[in-house]
Amino acid sequence: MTKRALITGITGQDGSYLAEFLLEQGYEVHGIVRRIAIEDPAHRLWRILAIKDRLHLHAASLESLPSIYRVFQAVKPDECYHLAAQSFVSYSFEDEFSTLNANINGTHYVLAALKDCAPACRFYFAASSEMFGKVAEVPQRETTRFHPRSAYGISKVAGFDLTRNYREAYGIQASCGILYNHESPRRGFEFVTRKITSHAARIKLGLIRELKLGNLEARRDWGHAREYVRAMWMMLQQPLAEDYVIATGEQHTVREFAEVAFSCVGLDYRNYVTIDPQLLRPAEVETLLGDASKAKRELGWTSKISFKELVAEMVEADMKHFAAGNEK
Ligand code: NDP
Ligand code: GDR
Repeated sequence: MTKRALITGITGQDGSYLAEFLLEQGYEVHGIVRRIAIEDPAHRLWRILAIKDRLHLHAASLESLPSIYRVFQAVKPDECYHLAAQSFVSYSFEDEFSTLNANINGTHYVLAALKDCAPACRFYFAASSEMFGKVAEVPQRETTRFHPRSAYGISKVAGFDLTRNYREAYGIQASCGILYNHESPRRGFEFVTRKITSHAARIKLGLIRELKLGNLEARRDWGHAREYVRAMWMMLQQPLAEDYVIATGEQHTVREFAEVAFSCVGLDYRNYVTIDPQLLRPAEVETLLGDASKAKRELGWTSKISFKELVAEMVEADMKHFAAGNEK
């Protein structure tokens, strides 16, 4: 029997890699997209254009329970990966309201529709290391206390609690992946890694001259998105639902990321990077480092792509992208 998967946020970085992975596994893959994306595929569906004809796309909105309900009734999925979210932490300081609305109510709507229309469907929630925020221990694991530092982090703690409650109260087989930062050539340009690699490439090509950044000393545990979506799937193949930290266990500063990225194109980042105080966050998550030993033990998952390989792949892709005359 062909398994049916439903992905919310299929147009995003993780959704696109996950859709490819599930197609390879023989799944029938359905995705929820915004109505406008269907009208404007070249701009809105660029990450999934190559596989679009093999996907079943449904227009629905995270803000509308009836629209999500209709998709669940029509698809009756075996597995649901809930990835859609306002995912940019900085923006969540500018607009707390839409972040909390989309991320908390959106998650609630997906869970409520699943419970009524497909109660045997396994559910994955995209939780985040941002839930640890002002970290209570180093490294962080599944039992570490949450202390979010942004509306985004708060929304993910609420989504985590909603997911656990649907598991405990209604018996839904629901897991949370507490994923640390993961990047790729498909990362949005607003995130610091892609901002750095895209600027390094454009500076090398003579298209621009400088890169403005905020906190260069922030520390993150950066992995590759292609490997992280596999962990999502592995979680849902377990007989019992559990929550897992997914991380590399290695930490680097933003400064180190810039140093490695610029050196990939033979440049010294110190000649191009300036600090823009406007890019500092009202409350910063200074340091994140994950302990993924539970995922290794129970899922057999580990991260294999190194930090330098990740940065090099992103820079190389951006060199090609901008050399071909593409705008952002
Ligand atoms: P992206 O920002 O690349 O993708 C977000 C997706 O959510 C897009 O498909 C976007 O659609 C969709 N979306 C956003 N707002 C809405 C809305 N109001 N209604 C419908 N769809 C919406 O995120 P990633 O792929 O990087 O991350 C996937 C998930 O994992 C997110 O929930 C994120 O918070 C979480 N996460 C990510 C981590 C990372 O390092 N990447 C780490 C930990 C958690 P559209 O294209 O139309 O805007
Ligand atoms: P993050 O990712 O907030 O960790 O959330 P981001 O790449 O935006 O920031 C990482 C760190 O870099 C510092 N920084 C800058 N960040 C951006 N965006 N732009 C800059 O110019 C800049 N300069 C320094 C930030 O202050 C921060 O410390 C990502 C998202 O994918 C979330 O959805 C996800 O949940 C978490 O990772 C885990």
